[in-house]
Amino acid sequence: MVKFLLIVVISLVLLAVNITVSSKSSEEVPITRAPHCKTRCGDLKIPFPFGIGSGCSIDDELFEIVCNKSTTPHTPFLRKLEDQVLDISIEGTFRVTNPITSQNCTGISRSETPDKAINLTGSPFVFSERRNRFNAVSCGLFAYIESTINGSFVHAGCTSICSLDDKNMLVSSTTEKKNRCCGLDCCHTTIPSYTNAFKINFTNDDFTNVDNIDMKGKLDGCKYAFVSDQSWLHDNSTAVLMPGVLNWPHVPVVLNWDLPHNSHYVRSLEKKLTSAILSSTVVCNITQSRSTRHESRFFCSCRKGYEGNPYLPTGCCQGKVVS
Ligand SMILES: *[C@@H]1O[C@H](CO)[C@@H](O)[C@H](O)[C@H]1NC(C)=O
Ligand SMILES: *[C@@H]1O[C@H](CO)[C@@H](O)[C@H](O)[C@H]1NC(C)=O
Ligand SMILES: *[C@@H]1O[C@H](CO)[C@@H](O)[C@H](O)[C@H]1NC(C)=O
Ligand SMILES: *[C@@H]1O[C@H](CO)[C@@H](O)[C@H](O)[C@H]1NC(C)=O
Ligand SMILES: *[C@@H]1O[C@H](CO)[C@@H](O)[C@H](O)[C@H]1NC(C)=O
Ligand SMILES: *[C@@H]1O[C@H](CO)[C@@H](O)[C@H](O)[C@H]1NC(C)=O
Ligand SMILES: CC(=O)N[C@H]1CO[C@H](CO)[C@@H](O)[C@@H]1O
Repeated sequence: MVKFLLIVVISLVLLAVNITVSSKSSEEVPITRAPHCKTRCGDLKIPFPFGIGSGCSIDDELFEIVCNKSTTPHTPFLRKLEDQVLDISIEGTFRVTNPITSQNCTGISRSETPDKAINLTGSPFVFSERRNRFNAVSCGLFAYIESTINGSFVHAGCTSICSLDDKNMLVSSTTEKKNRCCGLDCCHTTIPSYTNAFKINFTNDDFTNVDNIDMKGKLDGCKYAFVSDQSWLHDNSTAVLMPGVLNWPHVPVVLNWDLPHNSHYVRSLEKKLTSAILSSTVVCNITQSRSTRHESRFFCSCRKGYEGNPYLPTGCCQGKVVS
């Protein structure tokens, strides 16, 4: 910790020296959103370092939002992920839409073939371990998520037993009320940290007698699983009931966004933010990256008593919020 702070202090001094040495350089122009850049797409405010269109974010390759104007209201997509953005928090998270995996489900409005899964490999984004849960509606099976973490795989999952009171329907409303997705026809668990991408699958668990006739229908029947924002699911707990999410195109998932400290764009951000760092309104820090084990993360926040967007040169204000 002390080391990190020391590094911050030292690099601030170096940056300050740098600035005095090369104060005429055009690189020292404070980074900000260009005046022509739009700040809103449909109902959603897009805070810098994200931005709508080319040249409006901190890095077009990673943070550019495309605003689709053929829908009402207009819908924001992250260009890199080609995925719809639901909201963005300046505190380092954002929510996007995430597909549901299902097997052997009939009479539902969406297709069984899942939409393109989100793959965050190579980006400074990661599925939030703290705010998401893996939810599975099945029974007598082990439902699991196979996470890709820096090229290797980690499995996590859960098993639910089959309820006996309703042979054909998983999580009937009565059992749901009794167990709330805690192991009877439905289960949930946390996801591995540093998850960049994942696949969902079901496999036999070792304890279920698959020859049990009463159970056969349920084992072969409709089963589904998804990773979603835990607090959203808490507010929409009926979503997990059948058909619930099965008829929805997607569910919201929380991603962490980081500004990796060792990347060219943060070095330039850091440089350009120097005046803000040194100002009395913003404080910046370096800490362990949330997207990979091996990198550090640069982030800023408004000082106590100020609110707004610390990534804009005059973003932190008293009382008034600028984003
Ligand atoms: C915009 O949204 C429409 C309707 O959902 C879709 O058909 C179209 O492909 C989208 N365009 C882009 C550029 O994503
Ligand atoms: C995600 O993308 C990476 C690199 O593009 C690829 O190697 C990996 O197989 C993908 N993972 C999944 C689960 O699709
Ligand atoms: C699920 O696991 C089975 C057996 O391990 C495998 O054959 C199948 O391809 C997997 N399905 C997916 C979608 O990964
Ligand atoms: C789907 O149902 C068929 C029988 O109806 C069964 O043979 C098959 O194993 C089931 N598949 C899954 C993935 O449950
Ligand atoms: C910087 O981050 C470290 C580790 O998270 C924390 O202990 C420290 O208080 C932070 N410093 C400031 C100035 O925010
Ligand atoms: C991936 O893992 C390798 C070996 O463990 C490590 O050297 C590399 O830095 C890691 N890359 C990232 C982006 O975490
Ligand atoms: C799709 C859906 O039902 N979403 C609801 C989830 O919960 C929030 C908060 O209660 C509602 O605003 C959404 O409409």
